[in-house]
Amino acid sequence: MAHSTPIRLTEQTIVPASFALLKMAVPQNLSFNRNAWLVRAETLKPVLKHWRVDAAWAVSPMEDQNAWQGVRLKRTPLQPFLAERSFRTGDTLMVELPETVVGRFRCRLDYADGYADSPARIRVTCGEMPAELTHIDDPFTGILNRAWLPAETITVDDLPAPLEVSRRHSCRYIRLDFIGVPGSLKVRDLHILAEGAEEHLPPPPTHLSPFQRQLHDASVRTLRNCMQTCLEDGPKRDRRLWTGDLRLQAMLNRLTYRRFDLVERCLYLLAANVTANGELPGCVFERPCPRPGCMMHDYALLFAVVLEEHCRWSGNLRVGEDLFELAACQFESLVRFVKDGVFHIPPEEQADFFIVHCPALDKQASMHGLALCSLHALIRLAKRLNRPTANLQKLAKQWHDAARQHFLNPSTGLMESGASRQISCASQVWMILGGALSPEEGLRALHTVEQMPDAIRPTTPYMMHYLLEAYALCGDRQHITELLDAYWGGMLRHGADTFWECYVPTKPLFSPYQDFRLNSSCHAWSATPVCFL
Ligand code: RAM
Repeated sequence: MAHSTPIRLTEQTIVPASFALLKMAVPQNLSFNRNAWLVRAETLKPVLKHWRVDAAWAVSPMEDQNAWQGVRLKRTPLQPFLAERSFRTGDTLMVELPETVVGRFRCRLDYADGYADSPARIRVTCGEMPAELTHIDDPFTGILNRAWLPAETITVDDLPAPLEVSRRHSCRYIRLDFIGVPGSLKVRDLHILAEGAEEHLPPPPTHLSPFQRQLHDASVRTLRNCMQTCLEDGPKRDRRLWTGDLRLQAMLNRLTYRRFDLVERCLYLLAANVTANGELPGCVFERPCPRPGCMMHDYALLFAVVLEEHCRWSGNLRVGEDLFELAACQFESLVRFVKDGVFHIPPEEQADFFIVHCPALDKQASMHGLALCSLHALIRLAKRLNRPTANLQKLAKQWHDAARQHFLNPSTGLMESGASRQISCASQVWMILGGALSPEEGLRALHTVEQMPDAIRPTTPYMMHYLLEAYALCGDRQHITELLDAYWGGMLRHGADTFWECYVPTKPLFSPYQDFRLNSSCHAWSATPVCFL
């Protein structure tokens, strides 16, 4: 086991808030020992595997309005293409790997005409999507740091010499721009030294159709690429552990890699980063040493879901014993948002509730449903650990009744959110998953919303996943098949071999970050089709 990360031994323990809301019987003098959790997380840190993936084709981009994001790539086998070419200042070389991988780019540079009197300066761009190769010099319009864009300029002295990009990238395509080279250069040995906790993709079950196999392979490749020293949301961006993504990764992991150690590490990493008031952050950074990211109240509640499912699926109750009070404490810290059994989101705190990337969405009903869903998970876990559940059940009943009273429109059968009584797919989905709508009512609500052109619909694979989960709970197999085909199949038909963070079929350049080049195209939260095959 690797122990490279320094462990901070400050602030030994945190004493959580009272458990008045949950009226839970908690051990006397309960305190959270963050250091013990951090040590546990570190002992579960995987040793990464490394393997070489050679570029397979030289590619040339062509504008094509029928291709995704307007770019089609023409492939030529890399050999003999490379052997016959040399590159001068101003030239460009683009190559494609056999699949999307995560790792470090390397190649060898040599002078072609027998004399090199100066260094070679090359810009290397590692792209997940073809359009990332062709739009590299567009003005930047994004709202995140532009340093996420995967371009590096490297200067190599004393040719012949290797060219090595030290930063890890997620890529399927590599573009080399020869900014300044001595005379003309030969380039060979283009490859990625790939890295991850798993190397090989698990084979698809034999009963799957060819289309389902494609869905399977793209799902497991996406997850494999996110399996690093923790379960990252996306190896391009944000490269960190988020509870919302973790929940979906754990679902898929159970059916494929079964790396329960990695899920457990993530649970302890989150736990070790609990804030002084007992709330879990929405995400955690691993480096330079584990530290909390931003708060995200819906993700804090989902911790109970991940924990309960992990204990059930792995059969390991120890982590449940360790972290049960912490999961319960999330409900206590959010009690400030509950009035008469109903969740309220103060406008000035909107940003701390994620639900989904969709500024137009009123999140109140979704949050209430999600809280119910998480509370049910906490109750299941309490039962498994032989802890009393009567008070938790009383609370769940109160929230359930309040949901129906406050949000349900009895004449339409729809859950309506906020002062504007907004109708969205997300509100129905979370109320179904929280049990506030029965499967029959839920099915009717989902079908009604489908027919309403103005209802707010999912814009990301993350919300699409929860829509599938709601359909599954309501027993609507047909809609699941249709959505897998139309939505995830859509990405495949556009050439994807991993699933994308954002996909709006009618808006190829859509980005919640206002520049499509910031989107991550190998993203954990979109990798769950396998769970519905
Ligand atoms: C985005 C990422 C990440 C997600 C957060 C909330 O930054 O896509 O995966 O969990 O949003």
